Amino acid sequence: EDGYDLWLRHEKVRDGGNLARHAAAVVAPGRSATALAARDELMRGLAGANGAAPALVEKPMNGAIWLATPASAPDLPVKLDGLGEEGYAIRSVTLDGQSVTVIAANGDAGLLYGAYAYLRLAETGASLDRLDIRSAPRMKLRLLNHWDNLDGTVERGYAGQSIWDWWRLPDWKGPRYTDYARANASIGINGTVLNNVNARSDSLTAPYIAKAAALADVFRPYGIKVYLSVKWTAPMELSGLRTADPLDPAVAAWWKAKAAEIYRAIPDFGGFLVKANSEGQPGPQDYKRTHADGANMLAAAVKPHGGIVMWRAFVYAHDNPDDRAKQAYSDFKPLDGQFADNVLVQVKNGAIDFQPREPFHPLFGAMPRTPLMMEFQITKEYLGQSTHLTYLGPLFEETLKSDTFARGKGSTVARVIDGSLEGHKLTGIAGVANIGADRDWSGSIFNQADWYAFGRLAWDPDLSAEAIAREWAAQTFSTDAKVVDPIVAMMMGSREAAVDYMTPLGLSHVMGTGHHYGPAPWISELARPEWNPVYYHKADAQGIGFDRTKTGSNAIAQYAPPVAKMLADPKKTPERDLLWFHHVGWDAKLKSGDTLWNGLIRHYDAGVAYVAAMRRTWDGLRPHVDAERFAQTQAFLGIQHREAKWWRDASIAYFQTLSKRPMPPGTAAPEHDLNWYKSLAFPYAPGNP
Ligand code: BDP
Repeated sequence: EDGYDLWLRHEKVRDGGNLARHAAAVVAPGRSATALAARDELMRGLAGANGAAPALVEKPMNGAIWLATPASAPDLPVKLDGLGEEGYAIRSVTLDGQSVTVIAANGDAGLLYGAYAYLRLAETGASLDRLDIRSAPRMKLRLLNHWDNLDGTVERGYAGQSIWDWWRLPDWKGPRYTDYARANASIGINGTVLNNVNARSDSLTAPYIAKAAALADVFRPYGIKVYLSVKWTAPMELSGLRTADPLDPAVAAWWKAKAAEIYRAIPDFGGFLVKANSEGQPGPQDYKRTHADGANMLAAAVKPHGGIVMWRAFVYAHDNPDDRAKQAYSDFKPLDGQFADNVLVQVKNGAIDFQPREPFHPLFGAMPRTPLMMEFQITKEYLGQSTHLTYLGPLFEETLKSDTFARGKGSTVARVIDGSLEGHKLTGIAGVANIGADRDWSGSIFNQADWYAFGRLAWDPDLSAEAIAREWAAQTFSTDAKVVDPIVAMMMGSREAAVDYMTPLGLSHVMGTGHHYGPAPWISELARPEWNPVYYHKADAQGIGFDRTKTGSNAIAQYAPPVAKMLADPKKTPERDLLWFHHVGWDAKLKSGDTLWNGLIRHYDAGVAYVAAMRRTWDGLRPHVDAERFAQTQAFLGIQHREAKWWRDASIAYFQTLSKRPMPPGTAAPEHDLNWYKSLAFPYAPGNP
């Protein structure tokens, strides 16, 4: 057991015959590739979970599961209105005296999702006696963004090389592509952007379009569309155009022709993702045009084919002296209402960059006339990468539940992106994938949970991170409460622990240059101010933190008035975000009664202690977890423990040179002096562009 099967292990359930009673047979009349995939996944899952393959029968009978759409079964005993093409219903019914479980949907993709949902229920110990479930995705686009390069490396990838074997595509379509599609479909993901947002034009050449088309062919039966990241200057690089000005007719014509070429090879191609005028990438602003001009030009090219454009809002300029946290809002808010109707603006969860904790991005709620797409980072660039166990479910949940107050109380980020707040039909969410060619896909067994949680929340942003962890642990390890309970407990506090040992109380971006691995809060001499950790923490002899109130950058004014008002006052600001919004004196009092300095150290200590506790919990699970997965996790927790301590000690060693405050009683001084921490180097850190 090396983790390859992810949460689709389909171990035999110990449920007292619950499943055996209800899943002795399968009726699956559909003949489309997707209907067949639904049937095969159900059969495969049941064979494992039930310990014996069910019979495949022609007609519903006692103890059968019936996969049905209105097309295959006109007199379906289940109502499907409101479920769309992807939703499903699962119902226990009695037909001519026989108990049958119907998995029904309007479209075949719904059958596939329903089949996986049924397996999930069975494998997490739900009663299967009187099912009456209706479920439809809240978001239309549920996408992975791969930051995979054409040379096989993965930017911010910690699970080995890219799984896309561009070199041998399109001829060789290895079995892993199908397993990738199965895993994604099982959690409702319905699209994938194949290449890095830091794109190369090559991916738009004929050979690479053919390679993308081959992948699209593998994914199609699983309801997954492919998308491509594009480089803004592709018309210049590939065809010698003299400009990439979006208002130049030759440029627009080039993209129209390119889109038509792609759609000839991939008729259901999803569309384009664009990183423009961001971190050195070219874009429409190079021609004095706006992001909307650029997005709309591309949108017009894919529109006749039903495609969409996802335009990223991750921008900050080297010559802009304003607070980096304000820049995306300043650029994009004025463009609200100017985007074509097949454009989404893709916004990271927070205003800086995937930090262990960020307050929600102020653009959420601020662009009512534009569909905003959420971008989460599943790969843990800033959260311990492959070795630290830091379950991201709580981070995702925290952002989705944050209240923007854009239309009064209850205007959560989830309601902004699912379109319900402003009545948008085109909606979406993206996760930067943590997938690579490692056998375990994600660089560690526990990182698989982040991929899983992303998919589940993309389907239903109201699910709780804890319920998701429970499902994942039951399917990944065992349904035994002796296993699930401690694992879920470990997972649930793990992200907060990372916040504690890395960036407590609202600190951010104090990671080492480039690789972002480990602490380096002392860095101050990089060319651009906002590349330096000192820019973010602003520690000095008086205190620490970034003043984003009126006396500082006034970034808080980008939030709706009730939020801005709360954030204006350090006493009302949630303590977890305190230093994000305020520069606070070292001796200021925290809610605990501690001074800020002492409180910081208590947070660092709590983070380290949590990791020590996770190690003990995991050691206790040895009898219940298979050897290879046990050993990997045990070793990684050892790394995490050592590094949590490193984070704590290095941070304290540095901040103490400014605070000049003593260690609080009962706490240990850093193990080494500051120079020792400064001298550490990581020349071959993975994932570093
Ligand atoms: C940052 C990464 C960088 C990405 C960039 C982005 O460090 O590698 O290219 O985000 O999202 O988090 O474009």
